[in-house]
Amino acid sequence: MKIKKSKTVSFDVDPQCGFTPICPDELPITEGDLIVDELNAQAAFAQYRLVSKDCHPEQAPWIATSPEQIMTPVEGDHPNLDIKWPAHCVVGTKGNTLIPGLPSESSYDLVVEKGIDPLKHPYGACYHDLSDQESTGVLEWLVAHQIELVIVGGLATDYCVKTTVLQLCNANVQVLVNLAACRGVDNETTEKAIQEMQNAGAKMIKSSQELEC
Ligand code: VGL
Repeated sequence: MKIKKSKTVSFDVDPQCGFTPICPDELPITEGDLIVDELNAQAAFAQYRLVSKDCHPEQAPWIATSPEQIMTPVEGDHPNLDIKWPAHCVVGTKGNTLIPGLPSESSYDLVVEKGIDPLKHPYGACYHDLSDQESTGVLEWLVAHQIELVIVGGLATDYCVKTTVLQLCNANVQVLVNLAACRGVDNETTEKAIQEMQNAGAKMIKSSQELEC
């Protein structure tokens, strides 16, 4: 697939140790640490490189306090919380850091932090809330830089990658999802997520080898 490097963004969604086997007590996604080479490879086809990070507090109502609670609904009236997760990507811990092999944060063109408010657990990188009201600034950045294509990879395909891609599609941004640069929490929800992203207009590529400038 021929793409134009100028006005193209490579977007690394939540490529953090907390989503990999490097941090087994957080939210380890099988092979989550193996996406690095593909993220770096896709970035070679883009003028800009962006990264989003889950930046969570140590305590929040969405944090499961026992394994049984994981993925059960958060009780109470919390419009920006849905289900419980193990604590992950807490600011100041290893889980919050980018997977080794990725560039340093300061060399990205934009670093987007989300999820610091204990009463919000967003998935997508474009909004701080679950109903797409409070912008993180990503969409504005894409408009300001006249971006025409975003190549997405990261963790996890069925949660943060999916939601980010749907938000981009909804904002009429052209999106390519590099499946080799993504891993999902669960096979079934990952297959469904791929369908949903395609239905929203995103195109899938198996790997960056399909790309040429
Ligand atoms: C994610 C589950 C919970 C993700 C974040 O980054 O995909 N998944 N929190």
